[in-house]
Amino acid sequence: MHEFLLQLPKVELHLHIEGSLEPELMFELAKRNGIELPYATVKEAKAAYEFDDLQGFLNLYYQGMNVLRTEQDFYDLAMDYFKRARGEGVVHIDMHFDPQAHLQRGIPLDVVMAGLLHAKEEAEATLDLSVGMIMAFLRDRPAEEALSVLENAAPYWKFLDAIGLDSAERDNPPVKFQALFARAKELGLVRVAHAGEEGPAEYIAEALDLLDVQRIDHGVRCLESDAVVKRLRERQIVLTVCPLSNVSLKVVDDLRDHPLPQLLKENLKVTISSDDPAYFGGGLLTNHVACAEAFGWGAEVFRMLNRNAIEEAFVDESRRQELL
Ligand code: ES4
Ligand code: ZN
Repeated sequence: MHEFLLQLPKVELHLHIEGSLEPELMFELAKRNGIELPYATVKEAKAAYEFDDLQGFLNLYYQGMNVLRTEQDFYDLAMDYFKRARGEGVVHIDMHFDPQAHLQRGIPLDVVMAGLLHAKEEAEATLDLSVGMIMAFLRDRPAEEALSVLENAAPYWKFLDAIGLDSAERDNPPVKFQALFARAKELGLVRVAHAGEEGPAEYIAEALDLLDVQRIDHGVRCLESDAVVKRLRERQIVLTVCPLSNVSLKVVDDLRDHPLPQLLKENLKVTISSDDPAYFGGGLLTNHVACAEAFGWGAEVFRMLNRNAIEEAFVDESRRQELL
C-alpha cells in the first residue's frame, strides 16, 4: 500500500505554507537572521510540538514563523516544502499563507509575496508541481484589519486563486467576516474557510450562507448536524480533512476514532490534506499511509479521495485533465 500511495499523483487542497517550516530550516533561518530561538536544538523543538488544542498549536506556529524575515526566507520556506512534497508524490498544492501574521511583525506584504511567488514560479517550471494561492485571514484579528489587508493587496489580486479564513475558530464565527468575503467575491476571488474544526457545525452552515464559500476546510464536526450534512451532500461541497492535524490538536483522540469513514458513508465529497506538516507529524503521504493503516482502505478509496481533490483544485482545465 505504501508504494501505491507514494506513486499516486496526489493533490493537496489544504496546506499552510508557514506550517511547513521544519525545525531544521527554522534553525538555519534563525542563524541567518541573528534571531534567538526558545529551543537549543532541533530535537528540543520537535519535543515541544505536543498540543492540547488548536490555540496551543497556534502559539507555537506564530512563534516559529518569526524567523521569516526576507524575501529569500519565504522563497526558501516554500521551495523546501515543494521539493519535499514532490518527493512524496504530490503534483499540486493549494497553499494558504497568512499575510497578517507577517504584517504584525513588520514584514511588508511585498516581501512575503515576492518570495512565495518566486518559489511557485520555479516549482511550476522545474518540478512539474502546480501551486494555487490562498490568501488567508486571521479570524481572531479584527475584521476591519482583514479588509484593509485585502485592499492593500491590490497589486497581487491577479495572483490569488482564493481567500481563506483560519486561526482560532471558537468565538470567531464566519459572520464576523461577511463584508470581507463579499468584497473578495466582487473581486472575482473564490472563497474558502476553515469551519467545523474546533467550532460547531453551525459555523459550517454560516460559512456557506454568509461567506458563500466553495470549500470547507476541515468540516469534520458537520456530523453533529443532520441538516448541515444534508446541505454538504446535496451541493457536494468538498471537505479538506486533515487526519493527523485532527489527532495532534485533539479534535479526535485516536485516528481510529476519526469521523472520516462516517463522512464517506454519508456520501460527502471528502479529500485528505496535511494542514501543517512540520507540526503534525508528516506530509500528504504520511497522512495517506496513516489512513490506510487506521481504516484498512484499499487503492480505490484513495483514488476517489484524490479525484475529489483534482476536481476541486485551483488549476486551469488543461492541467486538470492532465491530473485526472
Ligand atoms: C491552522 Cl490547523 C489550523 N486551524 C486553523 N488555522 C490554522 N492556521 C494554521 N493551521
Ligand atoms: Zn488549516
